Amino acid sequence: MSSADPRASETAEPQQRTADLQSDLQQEATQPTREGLNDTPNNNDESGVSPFKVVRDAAGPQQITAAQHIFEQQRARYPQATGEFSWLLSGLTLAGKIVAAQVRRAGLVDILGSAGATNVQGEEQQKLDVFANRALLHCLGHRGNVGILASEENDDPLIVLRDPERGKYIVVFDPLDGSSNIDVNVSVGTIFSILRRDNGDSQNPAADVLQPGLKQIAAGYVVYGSSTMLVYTTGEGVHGFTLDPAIGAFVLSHPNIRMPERGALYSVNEANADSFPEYCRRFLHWLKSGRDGTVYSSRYIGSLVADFHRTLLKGGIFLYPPTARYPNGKLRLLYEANPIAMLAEQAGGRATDGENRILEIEPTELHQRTPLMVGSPYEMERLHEFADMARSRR
Ligand code: AHM
Ligand code: MG
Repeated sequence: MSSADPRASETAEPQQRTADLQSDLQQEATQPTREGLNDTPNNNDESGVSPFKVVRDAAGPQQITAAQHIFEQQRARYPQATGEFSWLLSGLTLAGKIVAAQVRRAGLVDILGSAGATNVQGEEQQKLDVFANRALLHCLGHRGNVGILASEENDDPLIVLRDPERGKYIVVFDPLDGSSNIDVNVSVGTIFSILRRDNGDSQNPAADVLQPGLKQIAAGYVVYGSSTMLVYTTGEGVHGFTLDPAIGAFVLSHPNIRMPERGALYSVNEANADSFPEYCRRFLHWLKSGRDGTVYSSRYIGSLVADFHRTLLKGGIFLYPPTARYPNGKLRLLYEANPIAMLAEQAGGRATDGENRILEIEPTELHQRTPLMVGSPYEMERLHEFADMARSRR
């Protein structure tokens, strides 16, 4: 069969098929078309008919994928960028898709798992948070430019040995936050924070990881909700992408997210209220009083990513104050509070521990906890008025 035969590309090897497709596309791009003529202005023919018009809207609005967006943002900011950082972020989007696929099958996986603790290949069934951890370690550990990986699921940070010379990034993550919600089909998420590794050859990865949130060069999360969404920032605003299952790509759906100046929702585990600091109790009481004219409603999922995602889009406030059970707060500074705080600030919101800006806290331990108050400027200012009042009375 000659290569001119139209059936040739169907039977050719994959590489040949790709080459054929590329050459077809190039030909199409250079050939004049008469489709969509009325969609584009015509500068050289008053009849409105030109053989050299560019078809703009014939294929509908352009779909921007996360990979494309990340790459273009990097190129606009750093024209000399090699694409290495984009390559790292694409490891996170790949891991997000792998985890999403598994989370979507959670009920089925449980059924298979309960038949015996091994699957058909004789492998042990993994709990989803262990699975998610392995997916992230796998997708990031093979990028070549990640030097250290630190996870909620591992006691200590891991040095990636693949290419120690080039491993200039650190990724800190919670692979599946809120995983206790999986059993009841409630949203969960993956949270990540990316830092630069200043001491490339350091054999003390724990010290490399302990950087304040201000040093993050990117942060984000994937929320596995009624749809799967990636939300990320590299310090140039916050952008959201929805996973289109039909094409397996995160597609830009929420460009330049801004947190509303104020909201009408507050989010806190009120079962712990008796042991909150007094200023938090007073603040909650004030919210419920409706004294500023807003009738607040309460929303609490118990998955930080989902609770924050709602706060980001709708405004209001999320609080996890110190409690009797968690006197230093429950949430972890490095892979929960820091990335959430960077996203909040990038979207115009605030994040503190009730006193200090989260991003300025100097960490001392990988798994250190912190109180977290995050939300719209208005509610955060009111909260801090209550905190200041309490401090001035001391
Ligand atoms: P996890 O990392 O063990 O899943 O715990 C963190 C989760 C957060 O997602 C959520 O904000 C918080 O714990 C809820 O805690 P609580 O059940 O005490 O309200
Ligand atoms: Mg967690």
